Amino acid sequence: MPDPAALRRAARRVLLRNWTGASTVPSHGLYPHQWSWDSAFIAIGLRHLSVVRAQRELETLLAAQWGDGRVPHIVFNRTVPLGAYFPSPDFWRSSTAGAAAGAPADVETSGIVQPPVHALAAWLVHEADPAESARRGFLTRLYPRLAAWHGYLAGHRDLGGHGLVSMVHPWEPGMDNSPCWDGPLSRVEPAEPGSFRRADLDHGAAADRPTDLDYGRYVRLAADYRDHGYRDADTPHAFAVEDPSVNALLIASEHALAAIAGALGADPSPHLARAERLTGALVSRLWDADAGLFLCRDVRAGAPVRERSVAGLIPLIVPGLPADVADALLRTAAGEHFGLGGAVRLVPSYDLRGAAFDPSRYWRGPAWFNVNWLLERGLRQHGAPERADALRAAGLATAYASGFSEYVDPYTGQARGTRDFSWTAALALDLLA
Ligand code: 9YW
Repeated sequence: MPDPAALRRAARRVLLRNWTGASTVPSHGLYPHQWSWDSAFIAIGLRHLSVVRAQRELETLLAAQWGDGRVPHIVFNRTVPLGAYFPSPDFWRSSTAGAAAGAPADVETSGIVQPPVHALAAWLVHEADPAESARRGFLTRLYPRLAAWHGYLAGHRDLGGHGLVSMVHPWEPGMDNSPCWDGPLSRVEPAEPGSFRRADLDHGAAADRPTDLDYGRYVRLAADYRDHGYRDADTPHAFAVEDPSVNALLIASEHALAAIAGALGADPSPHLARAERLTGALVSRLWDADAGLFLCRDVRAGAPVRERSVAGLIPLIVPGLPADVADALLRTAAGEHFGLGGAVRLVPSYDLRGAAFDPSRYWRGPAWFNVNWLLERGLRQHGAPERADALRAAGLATAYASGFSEYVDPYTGQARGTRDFSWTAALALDLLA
């Protein structure tokens, strides 16, 4: 365990450097704009340094919300050169192509979304200093926006028609090149290789990143969505998946929204009712008792994706999960596929025994700090405090030793991806508190 004061100082330095005045970049080189779920995790850590900054992080993101309620996965910083990140604003063209879906005119964003961690983050930021939150009217201003965001997901994105949210691009669940997407993506015609230029390879090792073929397909899906005005009802959505992690995060956030409503003297019951409906749908549609975890579902093929991703363990953060399901998840986490408390330092993003496992390549094996933070919370919630304590200690040690890297080799903890990564620093601060 590193010295807590040294760890706190180092994490603080990363967050101060990555703050741009109104929000925080995930990393100056690789991701020089504002990312949606990054900001939620960052706010959770920032609240320990400055609650006002943590509030602003979320306010800046939600100021770029679209009229239909969607919160875009990237809010572009207009001072950053176009070539610094791909796809850039001239690819997404949100303010023009997204006008009918209510994209804001005064800021450029992407047109897809990321997991809804925001209400959970807003509630945790509020709890850090309720008096300051009340003084700034933080929850009063955020509540309608967060409710509209959840409304967008539950309404426009129930593509399967069974009460769960679908993701329409591999970037949306935040686990870009998970082996779960290999099947659904294989049906997507890639964009011409020469029609775009990857900026990510300027900053990351090719062997640690998605392949060119992956990127060709990502570009095709995003361009199709854009060319249909980002209107969900009009877009064919060649890729549509129900992801247990995204739906679990929505449930946890819906519980947080109920708490927010209660704090404002509003009626929490619609949020609790939605959380309950979503939990029922999650269990009945995505739980796989034989595998002992939740599976993604390929909505286009009408079939489960038979891959074990850590996304299938993240429902541990859902309050009110049936006890037998929670117990089975705890067993699976500690078993041969994920190695918690045994073979690994941190829980990998994908099945250690899976054919596609690669300890270095992005979401196909490496361990990520946001995922491990969620699991730590889930273990605590479902009666496994010793496992949670051990995971917390491993998370802190690995975050510090890796220079707050983006992800690590799950066995050795060796740093991968970019360094001084914001959510790694932020969540280390939170675990320390
Ligand atoms: C990209 C910013 C984002 C994260 C995602 C991660 C990666 C963007 O970086 O996606 O360009 O590949 O997969 O979860 O939000 O940190």
